[in-house]
Amino acid sequence: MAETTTFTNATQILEPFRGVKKVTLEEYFTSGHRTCQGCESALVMKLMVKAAGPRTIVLGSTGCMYVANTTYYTTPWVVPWMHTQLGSSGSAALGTAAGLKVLMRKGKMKAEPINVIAFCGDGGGADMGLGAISATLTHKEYNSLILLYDNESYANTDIQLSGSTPYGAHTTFSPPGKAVRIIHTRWKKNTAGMLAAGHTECRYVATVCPSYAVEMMNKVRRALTIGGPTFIHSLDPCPKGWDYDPMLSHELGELAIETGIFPLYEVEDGKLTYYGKTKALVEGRPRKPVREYLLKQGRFAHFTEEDLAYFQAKVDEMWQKWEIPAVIPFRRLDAAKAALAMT
Ligand SMILES: Cc1ncc(C[n+]2csc(CCOP(=O)(O)OP(=O)(O)O)c2C)c(N)n1
Ligand code: SF4
Ligand SMILES: [Mg+2]
Repeated sequence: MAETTTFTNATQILEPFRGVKKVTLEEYFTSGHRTCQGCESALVMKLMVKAAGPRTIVLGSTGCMYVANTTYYTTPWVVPWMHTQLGSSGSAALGTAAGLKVLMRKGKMKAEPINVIAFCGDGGGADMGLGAISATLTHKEYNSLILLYDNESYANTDIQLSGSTPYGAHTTFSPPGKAVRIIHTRWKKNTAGMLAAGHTECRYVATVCPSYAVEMMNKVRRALTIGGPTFIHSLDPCPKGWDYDPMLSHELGELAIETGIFPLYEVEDGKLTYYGKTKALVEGRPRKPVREYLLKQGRFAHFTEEDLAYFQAKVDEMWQKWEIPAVIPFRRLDAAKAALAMT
């Protein structure tokens, strides 16, 4: 018999962890997974659900974080977890949030705020499922968080390039050869910026990196507290796909931020805030050269000085020419004219 309760659309109020010593000890993503040594996406899962707490449902689209986390008869998930189709994290988030809402409204289950988080990889989220995520971000009456864990390839099926793969990277779809050195010539999608700019009623979009764990957890907590549909994009070093020693995972995450390749920011109710070392870059700290990041990874081992210079120039452009540095690429007409005059 269902409990009689009053239905509200309230969210859980998850205050930020004020420093690492204040982080709760309980784990909801534990042993039982088979991800690679040094897998930062597994760390993201652990931090994400630790931040969310026990009254949480996690949904995940196909990819490493599905396959390696649900080997037959084992699972690291302590909270309810469900697999969804590769391009369906948006639909799964929206459907689950709507289902909970209607069950609570009809008194068929206890009315309480339950976090709904749907994760997806870059293949599933930034490419295949982008339409479903976009639709979900327009449904402001349903509380759900979509977390895109970006290991910059379709990793689970052996490292095919995605729209999130960096320029020039060696993947199984873009092997460098003698005749053509750079097979992948497209620049990485600006997914978080695109979703923030295009969904003005979505109240919270943020970027994170597991090298900054407390900040990451606090952004998850903020997204879930604010409610409505929200979106977080995480950059996750992947030892297998990026081809580096697993001991470098943390350092590569830091270098992605310090070189300015991946900015850390949040957009809450239309207001942009830069975070951590990204904030320092905005305030004038010099960016580290991209070569310090790229040359630690086997996927860029074929890069020549010319390739490094091209990559650096593209990152410089993000910081020097974009209307909102490293976030929104538009240029005002007068700024565009001035930029043209300088070239
Ligand atoms: C519709 C569909 N096409 C292809 C596949 C095969 N497939 C399973 S996982 C995967 C890679 C997904 O890449 P991503 O979303 O980036 O997650 P990752 O594996 O990198 O964690 C692919 C192509 C599938 N499951 N469903
Ligand atoms: S291939 Fe990459 S994302 Fe997949 S389990 Fe290994 S390290 Fe993690
Ligand atoms: Mg991927």
